[in-house]
Amino acid sequence: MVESRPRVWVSQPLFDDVVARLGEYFEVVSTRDVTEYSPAQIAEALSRADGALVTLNERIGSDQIAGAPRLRAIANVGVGYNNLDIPALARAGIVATNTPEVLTETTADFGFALMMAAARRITEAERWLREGQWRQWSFQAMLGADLHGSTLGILGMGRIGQGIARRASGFDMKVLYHNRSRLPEAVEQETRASYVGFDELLAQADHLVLVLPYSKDNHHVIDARALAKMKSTATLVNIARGGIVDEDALADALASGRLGAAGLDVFEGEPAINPRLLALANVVLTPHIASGSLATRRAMVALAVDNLIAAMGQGPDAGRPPNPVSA
Ligand code: 8YV
Repeated sequence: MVESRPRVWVSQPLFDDVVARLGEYFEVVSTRDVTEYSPAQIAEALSRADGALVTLNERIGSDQIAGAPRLRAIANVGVGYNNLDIPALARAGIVATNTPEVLTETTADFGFALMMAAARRITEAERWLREGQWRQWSFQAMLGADLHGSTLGILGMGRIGQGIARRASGFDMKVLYHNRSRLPEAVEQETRASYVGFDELLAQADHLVLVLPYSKDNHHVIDARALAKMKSTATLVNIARGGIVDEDALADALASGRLGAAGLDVFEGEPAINPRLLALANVVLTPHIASGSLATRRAMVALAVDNLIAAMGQGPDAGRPPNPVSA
């Protein structure tokens, strides 16, 4: 009798040649098309799976795993894993993994790019030019804010936050950060970053970058009260998760001149965008692409594949996935 192999579900089209490695160990069920699944469709796919490789699009909680008795491991392609209910998975004995490190530098690059685009009005200026509005060169057109010599604030000083801080020294920026816990002195020295309280960070930053992991405790931590503490010329950049920012309060601040500009790569209801943000000129909007270099996205999938194989008890690291996550 031929023993059937464990079955893994790959929720979205990733890189076929990278994902192919799963086929050495498992029966692989995948899709050709980018798919928006309903919660019930996710439950249905998981009910027949022993393992899964998923992206942030797939929200998985107790309802999705209730009918999945065989499910042992879920490998998330991404460093953030707020799409997974980790306590619920742990209670069911399902191992969850993520993909840290491989995306750090690419995401830090993008945070910097978004900050520059917002501060120097790059996308706004391009739209204006393409609309044919550039009729005569004007000394006072599209004036923005400087990065060099300014104060950079970083909220969330994990690997990506530290990567952004390192880049800032090339722009001669003063770097302040706030984090759940203060970093060791050696890291502060190496990143040339100084720890300050949350309110001081808000008050001092000329450019504030959000890089903290999302949890319900920091839901809308950037709200009207926080925005009111910022400089009216400041730039706010979010490459973390949309839910960290109260988008209506941000739209109010940007529209009223309470805040200079914003650069947003993530949104609370993405891919739906708050229409008030779409109507504003002083916000740069990108579709959650901070980790999106070809090399990095391939590396993320490769690491998620490693994690899934190991978490399913196969391969050279059987039982020891490199990146397990806990609540
Ligand atoms: C990914 C991200 O593109 O890693 C993260 O947390 O937000 C992005 O880098 C996304 O998670 C893909 O699932």
